[in-house]
Amino acid sequence: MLYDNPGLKFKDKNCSGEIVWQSPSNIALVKYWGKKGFQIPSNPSISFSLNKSNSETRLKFNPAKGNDFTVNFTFDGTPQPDFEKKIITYFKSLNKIFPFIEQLDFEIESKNTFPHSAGIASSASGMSALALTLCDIERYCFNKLTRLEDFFQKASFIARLGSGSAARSLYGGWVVWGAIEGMEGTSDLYGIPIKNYIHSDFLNYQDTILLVETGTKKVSSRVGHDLMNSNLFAKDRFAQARQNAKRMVEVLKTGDIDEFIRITESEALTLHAMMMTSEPSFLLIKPETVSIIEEIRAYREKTKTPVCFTLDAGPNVHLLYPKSVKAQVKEFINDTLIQYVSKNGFIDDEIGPGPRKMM
Ligand code: 2P0
Repeated sequence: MLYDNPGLKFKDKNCSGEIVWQSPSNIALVKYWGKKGFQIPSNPSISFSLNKSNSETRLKFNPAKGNDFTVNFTFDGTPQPDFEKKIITYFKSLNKIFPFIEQLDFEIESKNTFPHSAGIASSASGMSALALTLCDIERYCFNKLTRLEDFFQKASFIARLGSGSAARSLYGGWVVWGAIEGMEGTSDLYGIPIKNYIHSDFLNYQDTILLVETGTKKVSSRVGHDLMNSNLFAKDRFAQARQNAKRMVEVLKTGDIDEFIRITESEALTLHAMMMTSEPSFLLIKPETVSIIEEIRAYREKTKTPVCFTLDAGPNVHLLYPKSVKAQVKEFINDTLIQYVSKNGFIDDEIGPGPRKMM
């Protein structure tokens, strides 16, 4: 398999260190929903990385005291046994790629820069930050991955194995994960940044996350993805997403904002349509979600302001718009949308620069 490397083993017992990475959450415009095989997406997806919504992960490693590795995991300073078990399973699954893992004991501390109650998915930011710390062990202790491009590509590959959407969090700006026909460099195995040809309107995109409800999800994304295997509409959905991904890449180049809005809203509604047409079906949107969507469409019709929405796997609405209309959108939120949001309010985020090494 790509990246399997029996050579990445410590020869002596002198291996310890501390690494800290901050990595962003991302919002998908063209959605990943459905997998084939292990962590391979059924269609390509396109996202941008956020600026304020980050996870920060500190990983300390020392020579293993016993025969196998151990993991001690805390989130916001509190031990999290359930998540610790998931990390142990994940680390075990990486034993051919990073054979040094079994030689070490790990202490991992993670925290989010966005409020815990916000209901923003933290698997993308959390798994990408963790993948970066692992790749950094390889870089510093084995003197590999010295080209930045190789480093981040491998980190994206490793992050994907932990959580699919995390593959897109390794870069700032706009990112594609999944092979797009005719677009060189795209792969199902890792994300790549779309760098060279983004229209200026899309370089400063804003995402105000309207928090409708912030509890735990009723249906996990893992289960949601699996249900696509038996969804009657799956084949057509994957074909539609492949086409939307191709078109979206063009739109980002040309700056065709009407087409951007059309694709983005169609993707959001189709994602939730897939949930509603799964067997068993599930419904993650709330009455407030629908009210906000209707208000956005009415406001856009009336004022011609290029503002649109997308949805993640939950009821919160991501309000998307170029920075040039921020002042009037702020007014629209305060005058009209605020009545539908929960006491947690909203998070004013925007497109961000990608992961940052903190130590
Ligand atoms: C996305 N979502 O493209 C889509 C849209 C949610 C809605 O990817 O099983 O946590 O860890 O690979 O990445 C959420 O699913 O799923 C997701 P796993 P993940 O962002």
